Amino acid sequence: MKKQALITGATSGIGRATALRLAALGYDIVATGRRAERLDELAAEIARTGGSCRTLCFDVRSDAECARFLEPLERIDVLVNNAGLAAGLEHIDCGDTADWDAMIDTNVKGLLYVTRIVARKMRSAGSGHIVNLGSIAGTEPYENGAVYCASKHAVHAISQAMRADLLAAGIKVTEIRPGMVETEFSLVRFHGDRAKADSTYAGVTPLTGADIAEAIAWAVQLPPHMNVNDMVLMPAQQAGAYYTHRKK
Ligand code: NDP
Ligand code: 8X3
Repeated sequence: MKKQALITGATSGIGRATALRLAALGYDIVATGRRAERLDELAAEIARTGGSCRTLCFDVRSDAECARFLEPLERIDVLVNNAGLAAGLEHIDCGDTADWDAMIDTNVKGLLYVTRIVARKMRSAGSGHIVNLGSIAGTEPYENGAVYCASKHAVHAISQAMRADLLAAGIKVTEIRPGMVETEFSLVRFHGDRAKADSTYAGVTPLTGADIAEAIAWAVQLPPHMNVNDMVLMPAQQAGAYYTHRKK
């Protein structure tokens, strides 16, 4: 039987690239996101290469929607908890509470809702692998990023704790913690302001979604006795949240 991989937030960026990469490895894909057309395009692209992709269009912020769409799934071998966002980049006293809710509800609560359902299925199956998308922001808080950084600190803590919770059940937990990856991330962070989004990557060759997908593909292919707990990936021009070497 082919292995099944569930990827949240597969309509764009890292999630989309991971769906394509795992499909190429022979996984049957279950791809989620809120943009139905994007999901249809992804499924068609995977089908053209002879793969299989089921799509589930829902919002991970809703516990009820997570339950409605995910409970019926029979088996999930790999879960990639990728759906997430940064919204806004400003000092704490200028923050928008709607942005804060979106980040905490998606990056933290959504990840928890999805994991709870899928981990139960993996525990019943006696195996599984959960890959959480953290960030360098999960250990390096930076100016203007209090709530996004807090949400990724939460992902970092949750990943470590869930690794312990699921140890005896034979379920691996890997946290992938990228630095700068060019996706729709910055466009979303700056609420659609293309110029600001592009300036994030000025003078830098950033990572791509495919680069991160390659790391995830490696981690999920390791033999049963071996796990990657935590992987930090950055462009060669970045040394951390505070250090980026931009070429003129
Ligand atoms: P993108 O904006 O390109 O992709 C984000 C994905 O998350 C989309 O598919 C989006 O789908 C989905 N998503 C967002 N909100 C929801 C929601 N409420 N319900 C369901 N799906 C949702 O960004 P990236 O690919 O860069 O980001 C993926 C992950 O990687 C995030 O967790 C991000 O924090 C993390 N990350 C990104 C870095 C970067 O520099 N790009 C660096 C470090 C970590 P849709 O809108 O269709 O719902
Ligand atoms: C995304 C990377 O540096 O914008 O998590 O926080 S950063």
